[in-house]
Amino acid sequence: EKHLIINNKTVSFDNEKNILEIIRKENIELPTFCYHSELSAYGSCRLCMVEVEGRGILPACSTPPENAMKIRTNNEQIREMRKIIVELLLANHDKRCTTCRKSETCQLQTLARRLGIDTIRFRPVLKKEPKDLSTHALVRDPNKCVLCGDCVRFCEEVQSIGAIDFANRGPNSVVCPSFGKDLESSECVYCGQCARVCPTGALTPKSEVSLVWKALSDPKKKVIVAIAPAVRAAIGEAFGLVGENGTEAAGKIVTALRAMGFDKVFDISFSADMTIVEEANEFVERLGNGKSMPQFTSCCPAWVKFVEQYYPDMIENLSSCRSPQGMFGSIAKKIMPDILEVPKEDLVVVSIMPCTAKKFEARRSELSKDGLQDIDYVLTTQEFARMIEESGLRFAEIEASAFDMPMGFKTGGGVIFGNSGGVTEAVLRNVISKTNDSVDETEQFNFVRGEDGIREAKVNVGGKELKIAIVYGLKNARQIVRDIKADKSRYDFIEVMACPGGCIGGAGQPVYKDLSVRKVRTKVLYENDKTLELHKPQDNPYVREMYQQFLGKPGSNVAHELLHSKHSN
Ligand code: HC1
Ligand code: SF4
Repeated sequence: EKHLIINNKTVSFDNEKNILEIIRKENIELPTFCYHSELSAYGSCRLCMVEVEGRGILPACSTPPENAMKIRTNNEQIREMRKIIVELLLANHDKRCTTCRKSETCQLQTLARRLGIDTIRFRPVLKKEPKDLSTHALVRDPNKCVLCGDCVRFCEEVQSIGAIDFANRGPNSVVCPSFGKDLESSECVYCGQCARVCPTGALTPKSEVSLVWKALSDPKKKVIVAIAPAVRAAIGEAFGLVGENGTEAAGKIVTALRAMGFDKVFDISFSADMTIVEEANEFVERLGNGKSMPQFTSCCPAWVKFVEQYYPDMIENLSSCRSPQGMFGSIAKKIMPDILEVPKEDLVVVSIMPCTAKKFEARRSELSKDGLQDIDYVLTTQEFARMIEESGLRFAEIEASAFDMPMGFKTGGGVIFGNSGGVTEAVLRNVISKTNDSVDETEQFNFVRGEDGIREAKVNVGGKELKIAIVYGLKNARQIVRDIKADKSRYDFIEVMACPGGCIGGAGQPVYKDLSVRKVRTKVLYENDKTLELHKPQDNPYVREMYQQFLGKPGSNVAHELLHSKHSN
């Protein structure tokens, strides 16, 4: 067995690419800015320096392990080097930390504290670049950038977009969209993953918290809200509760939202059930007539923009269904003014999402009617956590309460949407579940679950074998699309989510440092499914009622008007 010695302790290793991973496995938090297990090693920040006996001081992230290597993770010289690096970064940094969105989760701040930095020995050289406020999803503040390149590598290596890159040299180096454009005019699809990996406040989700507080305090307005499936799987993390039970967390969320003054609290999982009913109906139709196959899911707005911008000839392959957020907005604007007795213009619809691209989606012209957006404001899970803090509510102590009806009722199918593979599983429960009820519905199609970024499955429906692909990460999606175009593969149904792990890994969620946290979120949603009474979206009694009352049949004209839309190029 291969081993090495870390701080006098013998440690075995297998296939780790570098000694940083082995050191971290030993629960030693080596500081880094530019190392992400999901990305290529870059080795620019030099913070992960360790002493390797006989070889001197080396960056752990780019040093492969060798048998019997002797490593020290700390000594006087290393400590001083780390301090100098962080002080140099701080000398160049806009240090208005108290008003920074990354405050508390900022790694620069954390390191300065950990290294005991109490003075900065270098003369400040402050950049004064304008902030990029061009998009509704993200804010770019170059004055907070530490040039680690994590955002650049994520955008290129995982999303295959390359919307941002390094420009200029030496002290004038910056990270920005090419040709000095703003983000809005770049190819950015607003997935926000660059902001998730950004260690400082240089890239952050754009907040709509103050707009929502303003609406809540306007006596003329009625304000309703709905939470996305993935939010319940992660909100607790913002308060130190990793892996909280999903039903419990959702119940606390409802209580917190009522305390803030929202007039009704609903669940996007309800409209996710509706999405499945429509999307599965569309799929069965396409299977019949063979048109625009394979069918692509359309609930991830970053993926939709990706198809529109790179594969305009495949726009018809996208399901015409609006996302659950889009369906919720149009149904809410249709039924809630009467229920709440307000004019349409005074009904404010807020959604809480794990996602930054949903902010962009809500502003797409197809999701507005008569000059009013169906969804007025989109808050991320992070923003919502701040509102809870601002309200002075102690999350751990909040008692659970129930969602409002009718749009608070969901089946497990609408909850697992938040996981990569969840949409597919819910569609399968709809398409082929008119079968044997004694089969455990929450396990029947779980072969579509998994952690890999590209998964394939075959399913028999009515004697026909269907081929399905489940994909996360847009680079993986690009691969699949290329294979289809080159006739290398044939599929019937393809689910794509831009973010690793699906929505639960969205950039609006509390930032996770460790992949294991993401896995816990996935589990929370699958467990949540098990505890709910119903699992097949078509069994949702309130969805059925809406079809009876005004939608007619899946795919009807009214359903098309309210629940579908055209994608554009
Ligand atoms: Fe998602 Fe969806 S699953 S896109 O990941 O289809 O954001 O959670 O709300 O709309 O339901 C996100 C999550 C979310 C939509 C649903
Ligand atoms: Fe790239 Fe996504 Fe960031 Fe846009 S939001 S720059 S697509 S990583």
